[in-house]
Amino acid sequence: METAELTQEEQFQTRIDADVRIEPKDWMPEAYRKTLIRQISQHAHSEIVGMLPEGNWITRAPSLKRKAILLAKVQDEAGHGLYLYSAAETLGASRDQMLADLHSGKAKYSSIFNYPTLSWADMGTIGWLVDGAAILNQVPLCRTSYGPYARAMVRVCKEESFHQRQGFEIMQTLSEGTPEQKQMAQEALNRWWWPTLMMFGPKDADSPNTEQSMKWRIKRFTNDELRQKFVDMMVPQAEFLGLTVPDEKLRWNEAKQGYDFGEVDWAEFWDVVKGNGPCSRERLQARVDAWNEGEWVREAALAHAAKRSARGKV
Ligand code: BYC
Repeated sequence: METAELTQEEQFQTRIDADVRIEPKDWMPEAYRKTLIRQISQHAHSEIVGMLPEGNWITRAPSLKRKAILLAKVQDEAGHGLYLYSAAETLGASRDQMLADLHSGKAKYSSIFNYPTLSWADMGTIGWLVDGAAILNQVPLCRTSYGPYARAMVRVCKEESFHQRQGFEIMQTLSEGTPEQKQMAQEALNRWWWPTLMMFGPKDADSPNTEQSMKWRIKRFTNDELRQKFVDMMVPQAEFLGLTVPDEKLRWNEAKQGYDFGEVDWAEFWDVVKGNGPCSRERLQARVDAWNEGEWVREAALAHAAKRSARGKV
């Protein structure tokens, strides 16, 4: 068929199939735009809410060096949130609306950040496991079909790699430390393993968005494919650390050259996604408070900008 005979939607799919990047001013189906705004804004919210569990440990980091590293990491997450809000704005989403949706509880953010950080080992586990999961999910997003999202992901992934190394290094230090330190590392792994597997989303069969997002090359792998890659990558690392993955069903499967593993507690996953996680209310309240307490800063910035533009300096 000649290009002229293709509908706009078919031409769009042809470009996607040829791996041509879609840019903000290109024509796109409304559903593609909506899906991207949904995913990118949820991703941005996750980065911002994701600062809270780790922020909890900045004042209690065990040394000045650890404190400086953690502080830098939490600041990186803020930067990731800002690139992602900017990427979503290129699709016509307003930042105020995205934030209002987060604050009203309408918009989702990653389930993982609704769990508490109870010990210093949780900082290691978040870096090692949670950022490890984030990298597996986000490296393919550097090749996502929408240009501004893909480009934001390149920088995010570089920073995530540093985060993962620092997490692994904390876990290694604890695992090679006193029996109490090793136990602290194991206990953190026990609490974070299953919630981390939930980060990849529902099983493919229960994921309403995966099929279309794969067709549009927004997602390059399905939720289950990434979850499998994660388990295959992490089990040898846990073994290296001398830690035990808390899954009795975990077995190497020679035929598939990957691990078989137990079933995630999906009832817990959906409960957390619906806003009933152990820290869900606390996390949301912290973001609403930050927004309200920052009102004077926004007002001052706007007044300053108005004054400058009245003077002709923009
Ligand atoms: N938590 O059809 P599905 C980070 C929702 S940042 C909550 O499979 P999709 C980090 C999903 O939104 C981590 N909700 O959806 C930051 C959908 O609901 P709606 C965030 C979840 O979009 C700081 C419904 O369930 N990463 O790692 O095709 C420090 C059905 O799911 C979750 C990203 O956002 C969940 N875990 O696939 C450290 C990456 N899973 O919207 C680390 C970009 C699913 O239809 N996002 N839902 O009402 C993605 O790759 C995809 O959006 C997902 C879900 C794989 C997360």
